[in-house]
Amino acid sequence: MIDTGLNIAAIRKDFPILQRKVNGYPLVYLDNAATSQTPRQVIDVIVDYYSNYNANIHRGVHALSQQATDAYEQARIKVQKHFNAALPREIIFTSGTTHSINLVASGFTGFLKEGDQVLVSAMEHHSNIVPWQMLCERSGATLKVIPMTPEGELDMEGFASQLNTRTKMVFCNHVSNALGTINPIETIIRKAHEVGAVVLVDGAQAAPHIKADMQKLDVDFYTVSAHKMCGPTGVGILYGKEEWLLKMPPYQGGGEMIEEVRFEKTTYAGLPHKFEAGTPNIAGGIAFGAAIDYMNGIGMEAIAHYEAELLAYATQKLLAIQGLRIYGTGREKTAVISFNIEGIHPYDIGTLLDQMGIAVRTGHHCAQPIMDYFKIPGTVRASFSFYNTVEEVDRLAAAVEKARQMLS
Ligand code: C6P
Repeated sequence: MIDTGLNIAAIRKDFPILQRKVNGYPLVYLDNAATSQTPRQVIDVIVDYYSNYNANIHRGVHALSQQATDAYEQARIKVQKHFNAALPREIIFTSGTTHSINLVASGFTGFLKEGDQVLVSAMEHHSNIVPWQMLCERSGATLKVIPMTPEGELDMEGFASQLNTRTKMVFCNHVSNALGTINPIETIIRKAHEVGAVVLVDGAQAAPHIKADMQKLDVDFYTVSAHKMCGPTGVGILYGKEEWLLKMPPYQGGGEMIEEVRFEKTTYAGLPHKFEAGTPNIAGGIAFGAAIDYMNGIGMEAIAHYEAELLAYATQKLLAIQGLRIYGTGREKTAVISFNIEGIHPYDIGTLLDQMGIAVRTGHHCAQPIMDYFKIPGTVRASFSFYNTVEEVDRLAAAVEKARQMLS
């Protein structure tokens, strides 16, 4: 029915969790934007680490520590190559996107002053709003908003009209978690740079679907969470241009991030260690590398192509349901469908879908300003991955129709 180009049945066998039942039904997992599922190839890497070479890194001369250090640094290189960063030291391991953004917000405190402006898009996750509000409170800078259109796209004229020489930083997601919109970040980066502003792109929702090229984009900062791209929770990265990472002060003090510690004065380690205080999530970092290998093994282009087909099919199936409205109807989208049915609370639909074994997210999706824009309390969000099937879309559509009939 749809051109997969992928052997989905074989791919699904890699994911043990997809074989389970929920509430008596085979699980239909459509909450991939919250977190993706983990293939056996990545789980095995975690088990292997704890079974065979669990040790602290960069600290020991003993064999286990060397092996763990090598695997961790290899993972950094995998991430660097995947995102085409110029240097491995431009990849900072963090606990995820939230940590990465807070690191930059903290680092820029001394670089902003009263009268400066920072621009944040209207469709951000709270992680890409609140740290900047806190930065503005600390520095006296003013937060301005890039407006959005009713289709859930950024208003690029509104963006251009806000840009001026006082604009010091611009923040935007590559893909909206609540709407699925793919934003024109190339244009945003170029225009922001024309006025001398620094750009941070939140890539949390793009990374599972789009292979972003740091050098081509010429972006200053880019953030990723491993758990949204088949990796484990509690690990991610901050990509930062070397020139900015050198200028920024350390985020946290502690072990690993120092060169020499004396009570009179401490000097800091070079990149990337300056930003990696304390014992990191070692197994997580190594497994993140394995997740990248896994996704590249399937092929990012094949994934994008298949998910686009799934999105088109699911959109058409859901729109056939009476009273159903989709939020986020932009031209460029990843496979996310946020919807409501007239007169029914999204939470009630989500609860009934769960009873039928279907996992979706309901609520404001940590993007309250989007819900305020549409004057709704939240949406039902079905977010698809390359391991989802046409049959699962059919089950979703049938279950939503059943829920509509029960709740109307
Ligand atoms: N969005 C969702 O259900 P962390 O939690 O740090 O890994 O990622 C935060 C984050 C930042 N930006 C975007 C665009 C995101 O989508 C998320 C996480 C999940 O939409 C959980 S709230």
